[in-house]
Amino acid sequence: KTVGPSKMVDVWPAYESKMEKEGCNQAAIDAFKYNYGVLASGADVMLPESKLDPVDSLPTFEKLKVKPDARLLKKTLILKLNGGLGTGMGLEKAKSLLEVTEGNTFLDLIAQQVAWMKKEFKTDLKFMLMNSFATSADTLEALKKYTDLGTGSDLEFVQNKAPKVTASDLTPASWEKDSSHEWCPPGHGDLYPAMLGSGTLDKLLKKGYRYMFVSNSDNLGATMDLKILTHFVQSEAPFMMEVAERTDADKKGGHLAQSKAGGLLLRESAQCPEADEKEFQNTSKYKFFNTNNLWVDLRALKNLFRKFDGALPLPVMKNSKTVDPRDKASTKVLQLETAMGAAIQCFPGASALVIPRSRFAPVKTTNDLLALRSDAYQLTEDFRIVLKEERDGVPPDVKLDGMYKFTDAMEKMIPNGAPSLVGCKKLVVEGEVTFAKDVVIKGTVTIKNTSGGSKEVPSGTYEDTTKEL
Ligand code: UPG
Repeated sequence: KTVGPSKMVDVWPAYESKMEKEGCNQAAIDAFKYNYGVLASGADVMLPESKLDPVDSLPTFEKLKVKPDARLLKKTLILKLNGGLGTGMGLEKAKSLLEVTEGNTFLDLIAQQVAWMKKEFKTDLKFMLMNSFATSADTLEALKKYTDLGTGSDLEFVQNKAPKVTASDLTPASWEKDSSHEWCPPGHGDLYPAMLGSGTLDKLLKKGYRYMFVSNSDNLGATMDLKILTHFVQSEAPFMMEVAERTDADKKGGHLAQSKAGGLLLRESAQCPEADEKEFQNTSKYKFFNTNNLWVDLRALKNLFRKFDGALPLPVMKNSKTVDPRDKASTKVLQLETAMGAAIQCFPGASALVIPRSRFAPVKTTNDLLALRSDAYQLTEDFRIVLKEERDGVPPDVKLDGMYKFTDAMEKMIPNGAPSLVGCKKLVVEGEVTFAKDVVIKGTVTIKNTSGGSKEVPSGTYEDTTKEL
């Protein structure tokens, strides 16, 4: 059901005054106005197969012929997206506060990566976080001990809030019991308006910063690479996406495609119509996966805002929820979101680069976390978490029972630490189990407990087998 273009005029003022009252800045209001306008117009926001072509080949990291230029570091900002909560993994705080390995959280490892890079490159590096209203306080507290990292507005800017939209009539959602539920983070595409509206973009440009390397805080493979930075600068592209070759473990997230209308684009899983789901998952057709490691020319970004009168036309994604996420009977709402990588279609001349898997180790689910905790990955001296060499760039495909969706349940499953997965192609766990010490999984293994109560997986090696407990 849509409001229709003429109604935009009637309903918009209510959103505008709500956002002004909340203290939202002009860039935030402009961005939401664009998103809401798309929704109200009734436009189809999906990206069906008929609009896309696959991308067959791209330049690769291995073949880059550039001489790394360390002087560029002084003009470059390293930014981590840190606005997301770990709700999907049962955490009511920033996901980056989760323990990853050896007592270190994502944030601990990121702080140590930055310290290491400064030492390695023998130069100061500009590092910042994009937090959200839900992650800022906890994150700054956790990073206090890393005094070299910076503080306050030197270390972070906080992303915007967007009003939730009542699904039935597209008016602003209201929830008197707790008005904080009327607002949501507008997705990581909010990076651009948040940088503009907080004054961060202008401040950085004024101080002489020109380039930005941005990545997800849940990707501990994404550190500054001087060869890629130099390539990006020399290519004069305004925007570049690092993509990885897709594997069967890469079901979520987004893939790169060629628009039939011309130019590269990103298709997120939320933008794929159900009928095309199979093609979306076809990793030999859509071979390249967005790692969300992006390079942005800040001057080009500023010019793009000028060109589009203050709001980038990023594709809008509709997320259906209830206004109180924990009360499924509360009002049905739409949350409008955009994705940072989708800006690839807004910058004329934007490019993509295929990078080695070592720059991509995301944690979206407890499946990823179990693999990361196992011996399939190793912590490098520069505090990155990378797949071991013998994995040949392919992560183990872990599928835990739905009961292990939350990290506390997963922790109980591995009281002795993760099983060995370095030789594992696929591990499926069905039912309630605990792993004994020294369990080694090789090839494709299914562990099944069909009876009630927890059963132990005894020590030993399991290879290409189904083990019923
Ligand atoms: N985040 C924010 N603000 C938001 C939403 C998310 O800062 O409003 C952060 C979040 O903390 C995380 C990062 O953005 O660090 C990524 O968010 P997440 O929801 O985990 O990622 P997805 O949106 O599922 O996927 C992104 C890209 C997708 C890519 C994938 C790679 O959109 O194209 O394949 O990252 O991991």
